Amino acid sequence: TYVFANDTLYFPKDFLLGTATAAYQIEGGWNESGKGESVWDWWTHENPSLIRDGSNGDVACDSLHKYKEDVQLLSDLGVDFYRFSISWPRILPTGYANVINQEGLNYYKNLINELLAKDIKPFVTLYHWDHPEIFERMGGWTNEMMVEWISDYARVVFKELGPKVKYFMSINEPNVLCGEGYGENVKAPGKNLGSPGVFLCMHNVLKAHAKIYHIYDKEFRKYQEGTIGIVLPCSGALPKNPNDTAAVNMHFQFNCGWIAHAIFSKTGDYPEIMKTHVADNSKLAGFSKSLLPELSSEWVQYIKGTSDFFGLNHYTSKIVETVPRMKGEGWYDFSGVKQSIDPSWPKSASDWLRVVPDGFREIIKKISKEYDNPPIYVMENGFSDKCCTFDHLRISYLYSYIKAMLLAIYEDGCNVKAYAVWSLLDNFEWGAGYTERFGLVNVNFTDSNRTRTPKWSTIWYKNIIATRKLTSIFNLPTAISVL
Ligand code: GBH
Repeated sequence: TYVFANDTLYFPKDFLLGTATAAYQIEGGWNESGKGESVWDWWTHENPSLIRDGSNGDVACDSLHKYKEDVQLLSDLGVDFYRFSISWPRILPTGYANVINQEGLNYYKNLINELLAKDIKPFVTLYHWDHPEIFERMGGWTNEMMVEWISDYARVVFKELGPKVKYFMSINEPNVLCGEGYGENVKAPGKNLGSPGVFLCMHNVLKAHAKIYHIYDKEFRKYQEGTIGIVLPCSGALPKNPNDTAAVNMHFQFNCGWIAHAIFSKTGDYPEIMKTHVADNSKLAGFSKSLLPELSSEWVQYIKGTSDFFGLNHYTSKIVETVPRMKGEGWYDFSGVKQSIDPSWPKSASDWLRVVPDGFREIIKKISKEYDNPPIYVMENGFSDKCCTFDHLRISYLYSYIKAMLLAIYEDGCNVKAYAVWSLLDNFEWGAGYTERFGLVNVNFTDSNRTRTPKWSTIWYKNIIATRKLTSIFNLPTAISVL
């Protein structure tokens, strides 16, 4: 019995609780420690007008210098793990593996040592979108050579950091990177290539992930005994018309299944429904071939099974309905699904983020059903606001989403093993600059010291972690007593 009085749920034994960040969003020191230029450095410097407040990640939270303070905050929270990402050009300033920058490497070694000293497991993302700018000038993810370049980088990371890291993630959110960075002009490198560019980018990213996995599996796993997986963003989908389960499935396959099917399904390859839909719609648009590139059977076999866990990033849901063929040319228009929201869903500071905890439970169930109950690591879940230390809306969001996750575990038998709040710190929120805040800890970006102040959600989450149970109310006396 996992429920006890007053609607309180316990976490399963061995469940891991943590928080997450990404290099470009927190580190700063963009040209320090011998670091090379990343595509995000270049893009924000070239296009300040594309960032809502004209800002960039040059200094961000200054975690390059303040990582000890960050680890102290994590230790105060009592987390089991900390998910962070490595800046590729900080370790390999030329991009290639010909020059290894010891100073950059030492930053991550020190961070990892500091975490381990406080009994916090490092969860390391190899790539959270900030590849060396030099490779972008050669086409970035539209160039299949990226598969080789990122593999060389991954090998350096495994060799240098792997002895002390048991959890690796290859690539964060391929479809956000490819959709917003290559299809549109919303994230670096802002290539604006439309759907053909997105399909091509995804094709190369998927191959890169598989190669990274095989390198770890063949060359390092035996000695390092860790796990490695990919992190996919799966938004929830609730049908507009209850009978329209086709729309829910189509949304899932286009959003999440695109990469997940190739890796986690028994048959591998892109989802069948996606292949036929994109082929039909490409033909209608006058193309002689489908815009979705083909994976050869060798690649299908090579990619299948290349993730030890399902890394899930989840924030929000959409209402979906099946519609006649869309006229639009965005990649999502190929799905024949129209997305909308329910205006009654509570808002956050981000246009795209509404509070829909039921959608979280549904997506966990869908992933579990589609891929035969894989271990799921929730690697990001969180809520944005504009400011303030008394962040009761964040607390109620986290409460309702964690509850939905625990019900998916207990009521639906899903195999969720870990959960990370996005984010430890307020940070550089990509195109939104510093205007939307996701942190458990407030960062003062006008203060050169980047002073950190825990918000109320820190106190709340600390209490959850310490007691291993989810209490339905923000119990002030309890919270204060554990502070
Ligand atoms: C995560 O992606 C990132 O991994 C993380 O770095 C980031 O800080 C965090 O989210 C918060 O944003 O409805 O067309 O406006 C989340 C992925 C972000 C993808 C918002 C879609 C806008 C879509 N989503 N984005 S739209």
